[in-house]
Amino acid sequence: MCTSRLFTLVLVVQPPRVLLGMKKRGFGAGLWNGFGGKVQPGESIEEAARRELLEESGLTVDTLQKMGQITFEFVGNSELMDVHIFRADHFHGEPTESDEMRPQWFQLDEVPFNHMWADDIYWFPLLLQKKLFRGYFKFQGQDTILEHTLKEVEEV
Ligand code: 6U4
Repeated sequence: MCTSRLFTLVLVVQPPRVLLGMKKRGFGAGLWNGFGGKVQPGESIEEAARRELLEESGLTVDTLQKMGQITFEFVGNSELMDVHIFRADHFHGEPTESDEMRPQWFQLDEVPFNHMWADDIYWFPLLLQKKLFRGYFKFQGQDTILEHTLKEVEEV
């Protein structure tokens, strides 16, 4: 039986740019990513998304839009990652480097997909178009997608 663990991921989007963070340590180190992490006991998913965004980027937001949910399976790991993805279009504060992340703005036509998780290129366009989605990606190691599904949905 597979168990799953809840994670959050927040993309701060201000067309024509998006804020990404270089993960400095831990899971996904060396990749540009949104801001997020594990949901802690007693926290809602949205509370965790706000906490992780603040811890990793120094930003607070009034509104987080729920955009997607993706389940990740990593071959050899029986625990699935259940990642809840949000979009924020307005924020307070200045992006600030933390122990874990180095924030940087990217133009939307220069998103560094070659240095991001391999699934991001599939769902980023949906997030930018404000389309809601659900997906499943099966990874071998950090680079190879063995199987995936991705569909637009009415509600996340
Ligand atoms: P600790 O060790 O507690 O500081 P924490 O910051 O809570 O860790 P972390 O950094 O392990 O959690 O969270 C992983 C982050 O990476 C989450 O925001 C989800 C995101 N993530 C994981 N797999 C991903 C993938 N394949 N594609 C993607 N983001 C992924 O775009």
